Amino acid sequence: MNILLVNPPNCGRSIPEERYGITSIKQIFRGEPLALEELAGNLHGHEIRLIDLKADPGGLARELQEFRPDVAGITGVTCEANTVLRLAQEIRGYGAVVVVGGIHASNDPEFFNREEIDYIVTGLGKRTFAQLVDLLEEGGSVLPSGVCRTSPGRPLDLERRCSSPADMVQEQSPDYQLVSRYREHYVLERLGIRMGFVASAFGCPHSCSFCAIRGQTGGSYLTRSAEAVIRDISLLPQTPVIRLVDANTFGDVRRARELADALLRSGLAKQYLADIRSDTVVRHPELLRLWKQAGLRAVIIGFEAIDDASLASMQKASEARMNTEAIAILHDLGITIVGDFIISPDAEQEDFSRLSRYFSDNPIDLPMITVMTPLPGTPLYSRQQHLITNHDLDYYTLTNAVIPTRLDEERFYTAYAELLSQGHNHARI
Ligand code: B12
Ligand code: SF4
Repeated sequence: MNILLVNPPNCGRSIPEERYGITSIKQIFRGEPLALEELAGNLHGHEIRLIDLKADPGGLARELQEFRPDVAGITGVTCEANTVLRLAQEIRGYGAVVVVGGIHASNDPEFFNREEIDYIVTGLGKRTFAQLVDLLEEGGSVLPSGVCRTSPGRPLDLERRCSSPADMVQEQSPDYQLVSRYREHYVLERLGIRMGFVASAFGCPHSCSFCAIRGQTGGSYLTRSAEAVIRDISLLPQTPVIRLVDANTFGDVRRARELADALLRSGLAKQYLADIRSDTVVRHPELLRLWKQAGLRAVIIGFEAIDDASLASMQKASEARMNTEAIAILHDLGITIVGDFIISPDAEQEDFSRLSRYFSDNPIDLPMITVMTPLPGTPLYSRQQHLITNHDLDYYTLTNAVIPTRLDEERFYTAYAELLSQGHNHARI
């Protein structure tokens, strides 16, 4: 069969830009569509193409005319969900069976219960997508668990499940060749250095109330073997920087230590970017020292807030003191810190000022600030659903307030833009 895998274009709308002409908040991100490369790595005996509309926004019609896919698989995050529907409609016009998966499909599958979509896949899809493709080719009526046929007008008949180690299909590497024509596009912003993506773990052992990651695995935390991780890194020889795209690379400390040892032994002279929690840094500074030796260049840490009450309200299971201690430890080790902070739509001017002072007092190399967003499928969404005034998912980029701001809205976005600009003044990665 001809199978086309589709990565949506950069999308999402910006309230500060549209209403107040503030253009500095909306961001463009770059990186390879590893989810689709993973799916492709487990498809055998088919003709497969991958179109990355983030790198080639106008390329879909040409690809559809040339390739005439029998099946199309589309991925997407929440702010891409409306775009996924538009893409599905266009692809359907060519007669392909349309399958949608990814983080939004996993967290809010009913959203995709529409005419233009045939199947929805939730959770890790590497194994189930291959099973679905087999079923479409050979016939049969029993869908794999985690896959459902759409039924517009009626609730989906979907069995919710936790992904298991078998769903990672570790023995098959991602098909990185499928994006070779886009490789130049996948660079580390600011430095222009090529960056490749490798997965070493899925899900997270924690359950912060705002976080969408639970949908990725249905709640389990799954780690890949060091051999599989090193094999995948070796498939990216021209790529000096590897982003481990895990939600939490260090969720199992023993395994993280084994992986660092294996990276050291491998002789791969790469630099790594990885996600870690601040409490892990504070409890295991020796682990970070080891990872620094193995090539850890930068960590991405969800600090989220600078006071205990806010952290508790997010079920972050951490303390503000851990954040400052982690910053000091990482700074001493010479590991670059990309720090995520969340600003609530409820914020007052003093909250912006306090965060500004925090950035002046603590050496965070690149602060990333998002607006607290009740993403469908999260506990925060259940709690704040009644407060939401903007239901258009195009705005769910984490840089818009979808519930009313306490401050005058223009003042809120002006303070937000000022804070971002302060944080990015001396940014490095
Ligand atoms: C790499 C990454 C990116 C890359 C994406 C590369 C690409 N696709 O082009 C870049 C840098 C471009 C990016 C951008 C953004 N991202 Co991002 N990103 C990630 C990250 C770190 C890893 C994703 C990944 O590659 N995982 C590895 C793959 C193998 O796993 P996977 O994606 O889950 O795929 C598996 C299953 O989901 C499923 N599956 C996935 N797609 C499909 C499709 C089909 C057909 C099937 C059958 C199955 C299937 O099978 C896959 C294999 O098992 C995640 C966090 C995380 N750890 O997952 C955030 C994450 C996905 N991003 C997120 C967000 C919010 C964004 C942005 C809005 C920016 C921002 N503010 O952070 C933008 C959106 C882009 C835009 N403006 O249009 C959120 C999404 C939350 C949500 N519900 O929307 C996440 C979860 C992080 C977070 N903060 O919580 N991102
Ligand atoms: S620790 Fe990070 S990845 Fe894990 S649930 Fe919390 S925010 Fe999500």
